[in-house]
Formats: sequence, structure tokens, C-alpha cells
Amino acid sequence: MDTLAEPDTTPAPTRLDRRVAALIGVLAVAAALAAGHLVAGVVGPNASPFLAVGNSAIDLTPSWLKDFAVRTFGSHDKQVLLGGMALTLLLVAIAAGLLSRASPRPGQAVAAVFGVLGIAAVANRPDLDTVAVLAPLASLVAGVLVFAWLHRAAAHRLSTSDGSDAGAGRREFLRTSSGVVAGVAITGGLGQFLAGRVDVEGSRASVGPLRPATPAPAIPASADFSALGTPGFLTENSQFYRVDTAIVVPRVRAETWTLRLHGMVGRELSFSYADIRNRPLVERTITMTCVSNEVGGPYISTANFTGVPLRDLVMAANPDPKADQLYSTSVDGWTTGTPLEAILDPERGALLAIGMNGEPLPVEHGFPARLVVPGLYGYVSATKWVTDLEVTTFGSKEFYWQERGWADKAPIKTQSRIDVPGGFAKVPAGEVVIAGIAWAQHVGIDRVEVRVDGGPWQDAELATEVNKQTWRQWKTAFTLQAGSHRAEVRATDRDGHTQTDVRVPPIPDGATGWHSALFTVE
Ligand SMILES: Nc1nc2c(c(=O)[nH]1)N[C@H]1C(S)=C(S)[C@@H](COP(=O)(O)O)O[C@H]1N2
Ligand SMILES: [Mo]
Repeated sequence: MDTLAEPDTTPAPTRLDRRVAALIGVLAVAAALAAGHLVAGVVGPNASPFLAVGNSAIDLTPSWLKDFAVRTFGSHDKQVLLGGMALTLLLVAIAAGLLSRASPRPGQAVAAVFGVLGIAAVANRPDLDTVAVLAPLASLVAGVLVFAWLHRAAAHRLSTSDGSDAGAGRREFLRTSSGVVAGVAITGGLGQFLAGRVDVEGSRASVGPLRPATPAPAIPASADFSALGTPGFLTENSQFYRVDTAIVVPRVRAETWTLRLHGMVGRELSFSYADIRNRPLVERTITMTCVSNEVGGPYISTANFTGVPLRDLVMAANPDPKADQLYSTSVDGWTTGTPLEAILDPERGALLAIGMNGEPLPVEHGFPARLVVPGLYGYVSATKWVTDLEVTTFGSKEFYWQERGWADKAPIKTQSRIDVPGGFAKVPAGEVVIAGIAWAQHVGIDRVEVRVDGGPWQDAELATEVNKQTWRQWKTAFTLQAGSHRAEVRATDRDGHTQTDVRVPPIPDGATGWHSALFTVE
């Protein structure tokens, strides 16, 4: 540019370069998040503003959208949410920077609004103390200050760039912004370190093996057709489906865990982990199912759960006969309500579980302790990281998914799934094996029928029943010509109820309809 065209008295340009402005926005937001993350490391990992906003988003997500997310992204739904949030935040940070080329005020205002959003999100978390708002507060302050600081450094660079010392101005901005980057890395890293300092794996390891006084009967080899491609009868812990609202899995040491039992009871009780562990432990083989499971879906798994009968604990508290709900709360504030009748039914065998397939519960499946109630979908029964049990009535208290439009009572519906042939498989002509699973926990499966291309129903062979609280495998075979075919399955439970072909979605109390598999015979 021809500097001679401009008189020397021209004031320094007052608008920052676009790239610099955008960079300031991004760095300030990063500094804000890192500062909040550091404080959250001390006051509680879920207070980290990014996670708190994510958690609130999960809690506020309408059921249909949540259902869509689980259906579309499966267990990656949380990563998709966090990724979407990160992208949004990045764009907002860039926009805030670009709005602030002349003055830092607009960007600071954006940082303040975000801070307030974080404070609201944290203040509304049921699992966080009031001090937890210090984390988003730290973010707010860091965002506003760092924005101003970087802006001043960049503006200073501008005011010197036409003068004698352009290089010095650029160097100062570079120094300041590199300082912010280093600060973000150190602060965020330290926060991450502090958040992970609860040594939950160490606690799990020190629990050692759990030896049930009453082990579950051995699973007979005839209980599954896994050689044909159906699932193994017991699901390995690492393969067990996982559904929960936790972005950060709660880290609770067995040594500090307590369970309170109160409400409409004659006597309040409180248990430590040792109290539970030192009772005679029982082991039960149970199939868990998620209400969000679509027809043919994957959210069903079976394990040997070790724990104490929930009935014994509740009976020891002398429950009021007028109570009908056991309301349970996890350390992260998730709640559910289970019919007391189901908990007290000795035949159903509900557990306060501390072990899964011979190990202490994996952290993501509820360590130190969770509930498992056969025959009820997980959202009305299976509280992980459970810490509070209240004997109450359905009339007086609503739980997490009930508040979001799902049914208050949700027994598992009789269902079946084709696992072999897999969807769109190509199989050789001749005898075609069709096999899968069926379940009607707490009732039992009596019959499974399969048909191909709308032909007559054919009875499948049932595997040995392990107990009424587990899935039952089945297999059959058809002689089929080359071409594409469609197999359908329907189960009948021990109450004589045959699955309806009427398709309903998972909301509000579980999907129905026949599963079908399309495959090609070559
Ligand atoms: N604390 C807590 N417990 C929870 C949930 C949750 O979101 N938070 N989800 C429930 C649901 S919907 C199901 S299906 C089961 C799943 O248990 P799993 O992840 O061990 O398979 O846990 C239940 N327990
Ligand atoms: Mo679920």
C-alpha cells in the first residue's frame, strides 16, 4: 500500500485482521473451557462446562430425538452429541471473534452468555453440589479476561504495525497467544488428571473375586446354538450392551459407597459395600433388555449377576403395605421407579448386584452396585451406581424417563430375533439353517415359529431352558431354492401369548412386531 497517500496523522487502523479476530475467539473459548475443566477436576468432573451442557442437552432432548439418536448412532450417540457441540462451539467462537474486530465487547458478551449457560447447566444437575458452579464461573471469568487480553495484544500489534516496530507488535501477539495455548494445555490437562484421580479401577481390583454362597447352576452346552452363529449364552462383560445418560461414567470407590434405604419404612437402613459383600451372596443368570431395542435390535444381553436379594434388604426395613414403588437414585442423579411387588416377589429374584460374570461390576455397568430386576426393561429397574432406595408410591414420585413421556410400568414384551442368516447374507442352496433368540423374561418361552416367504409357520427346535429370566435360543431349517428369501419369526410365551405382528415403536413401553431377515440363496 502506498503509505504516502495517507497522511501521517491517520489514526491506527482499528479493525483487527479477520484471521486474527477469529483466532482470538477460538483461543478465548478454549481458555474458558480449560479453566472450567480444571476447577471441575476438583469440584466434580460433571461440572466441566462442556460436559454439563452436554448432560443438560441429553436430559432436555425430547424422547423422539433421543430415540432417533440411539437408533441411528447406537452407542455412539454421546460422541455424536459431543462432536456436534464442539463444532457448534467452534463456529460460535469464530463468529464471536469476527464480531469483535473493532472492540472486544461483543466477544466478551458472547463469552459471558456461554458462562451463564454453563452455570445454569451445572446448577440444574441433580448430582452436583452448589460449589460446582465455580467451574462454569471460572470459565466465564477466563473467557472474558482472555478475550480482552488477546484483543489488547492484537490491537497493540495493529497500532505498531504501521510504525517503526511492526515486528515487535507481531511478536507480542504471538507471545500472548502461544502463552494462552500453553495455558489451555496445562490447565485442561491438570483438570483431566484431577478428574481421574478417583482410582476406581484400583478399588475394583481390591474387591477381589466374589464367591457367591449360592452360585448359579452351570449353563448346559445345549442352551445355545452359538456354533451356528447365535450369541453365546452368557454375554462377555465387554460385549454386554450399554445404555445410560452418563457422558462421564461415575467413578465411585467401593470404600466410600453407601446405600440408603428409607421412605415408607418402619426402620431406615444404610449399607456400606462391606455390609453387602459380607452377606451370603447369590448368583443368578439374567437376561437384561432395553426398552429402546428395536425389533431385531442389539440391546439385549445375558450375564451371571452376583449380589444380595433386593427383597431381603427391603423387607429388613419393614416397608409400609401402602407403598407400591421402590424409587432408586444413582450417584449421577438418574432415577427410576420399580413396582415394589416385583422387588418383593421371591420367585423373580431381583438383585442388588455387585458382580457380573465372576468379576466386580465393570465401572460402566454400575460399579460398585446396581439393581437388576428380571422381567422389567432396564429404564424401570436397573439403576447403575445406585446409592439411594426410597420406598414410596407411584402417585407421589416420578422418575427420569417417566418425566420424558415413557411408561411408568414396563414389563419386557415377549420378542424374538433372527441371528442366522445375518441380514442380506448369501447362503448356499439346500438346507438353510435359521436360528436366533427369543425372550419373555419372568414368563418363559414355550414356542418359536418361523416361516419363509409368507409360507406356513414351522416350529423351531428350542434350546435347553436355563431359567425363565433368560433368553432362549432356537433353530430350524428350510430347503430353499436359489433366489432371495425372507424369514420371519414369532415367539409364544408360557402365558400362551403369541407375539403380535403389529409394529409399534419403542416409545412408550417397548417395540412389538415380528423380526424378519432378508437373505439370498445361491
Ligand atoms: N444410573 C443409571 N442407571 C441406568 C441407566 C442410566 O441412564 N443411568 N439406564 C438404564 C437403562 S435404560 C438400561 S437399559 C440399563 C442398561 O444397563 P447396562 O448398560 O449395564 O446394560 O441400565 C439402566 N440403568
Ligand atoms: Mo434402557
